[in-house]
Amino acid sequence: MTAAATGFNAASYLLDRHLAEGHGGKDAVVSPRRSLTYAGLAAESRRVAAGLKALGVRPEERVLFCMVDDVELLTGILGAMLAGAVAVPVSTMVTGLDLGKVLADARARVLCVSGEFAGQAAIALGLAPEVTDVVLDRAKAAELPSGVRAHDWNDLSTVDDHGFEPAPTWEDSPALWLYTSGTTGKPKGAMHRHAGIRAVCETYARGVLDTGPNDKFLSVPKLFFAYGLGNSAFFPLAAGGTTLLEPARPTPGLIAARVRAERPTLFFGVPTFYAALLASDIPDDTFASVRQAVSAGEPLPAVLYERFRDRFGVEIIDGIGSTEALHIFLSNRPRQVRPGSTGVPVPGYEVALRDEHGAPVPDGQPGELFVAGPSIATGYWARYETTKRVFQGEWLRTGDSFVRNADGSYTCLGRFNDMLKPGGIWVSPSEVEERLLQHPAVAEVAVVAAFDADGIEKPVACVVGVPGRRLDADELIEFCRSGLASFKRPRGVVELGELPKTATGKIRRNVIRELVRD
Ligand code: 3SK
Repeated sequence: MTAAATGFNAASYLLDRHLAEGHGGKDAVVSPRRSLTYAGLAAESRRVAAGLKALGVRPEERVLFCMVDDVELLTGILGAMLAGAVAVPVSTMVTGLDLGKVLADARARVLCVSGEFAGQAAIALGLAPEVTDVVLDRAKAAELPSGVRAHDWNDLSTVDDHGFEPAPTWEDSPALWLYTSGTTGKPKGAMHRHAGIRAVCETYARGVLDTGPNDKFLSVPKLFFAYGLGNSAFFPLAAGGTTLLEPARPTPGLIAARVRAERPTLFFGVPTFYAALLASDIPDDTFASVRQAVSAGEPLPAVLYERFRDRFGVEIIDGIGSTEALHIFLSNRPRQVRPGSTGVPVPGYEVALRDEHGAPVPDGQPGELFVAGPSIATGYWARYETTKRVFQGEWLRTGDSFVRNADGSYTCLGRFNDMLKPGGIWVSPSEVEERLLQHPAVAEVAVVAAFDADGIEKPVACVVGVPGRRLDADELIEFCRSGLASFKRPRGVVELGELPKTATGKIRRNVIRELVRD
């Protein structure tokens, strides 16, 4: 039997071992509303799987989830996988029309929504005639158009599982589609295998974070984002640990209260959230229980790493992953952090830097990052040309520009097409942003290209100030001139109340570019 044909189900892998080893009574998931032990989570996930089958869901059909992070979303994703269906978690921040486009693209049969998204679901269904069944709070069913069958979540998760057996899936069976549009563009569904889920647990989680049953996981990024899905679902369950789910929109005060009450050992965030924590007045001992903090999504500036360590006494390891790679493939290592760098390849992954012709670039030269490893998606659903461009044999083309340092670590220079070229020399926006963040009046910054009256490209810094501090454009430009090669200094500074961001906290540079070009 080939590896591809070996029977394997990622949800069974995440749930069954703990029961077999006698740990069924341990807390698997804790949310402010309810908690489940491993035995409870396995039983409820099986009931959801049986319930989905009873709705007529067949193996490999898509079940789409637009739900807040809570026990129901977790059992929904696991239940869909147990049924052999494909779980498609989508951002809860999308409009009804965008949700409709994803539903239609995925040709989903079933849509599951948390009560507060019933209105968006109603709009979305107008674009997605193939959806036959919607699962939501019974009280919200009246908001749906006629013609779809509405089911109450409680009914689905409490039906008798009638001795349900997981569907016969294989390592290469599709388990999960994750929609990505990057910071621009039309959403595309990256298709992940059951075996890819096991791979991220064994490589990044075990190999870098050394996760174990005593770990409690708290992630600011939500379950609909590949980063949050690994942090809050796959890694805790694979390790036999406990996931702390937070349904509400994260703010520094809310997250600090949760950390103080539940004492996570692993904490996951994105640079903008670490900046918000540092700008807040939460107590300095808030993160005393955390043995390791993690950052991804965007490069973590060295100055944020240092301020967080100095104030809260916790080390953040920065890494980079992608929706297409499922999780982090390049990362710093605990207690071996090189601040401002993204570290070295995660065991099990290979990376390469290539120039615009595909040739390898030497150390010290910028190149586009390619990655190969066991969790790379099999392609984008129904996107032939884009799939060919991005998935090249073993290699995934990330679109990020990196440089390999003499010590073997890698530093991110930004998206390949975010690089600036004022006066004909390449400038990395990350490097200029890093310098500006060292200024005490700067809370957040994005450097983008604008054009002067002669059409010449020039870097412009869009800055969010620290509350109560005055921003002086000339002073900030001088500050860069003194700390960077002079040609890298911004030629203009624009003050913004906040930086536009994606649902996953990435800065929307295309929107900022439009702002400064107007
Ligand atoms: O953006 C990232 O760095 C990332 C990390 C883990 C999983 C997914 C993504 C997009």
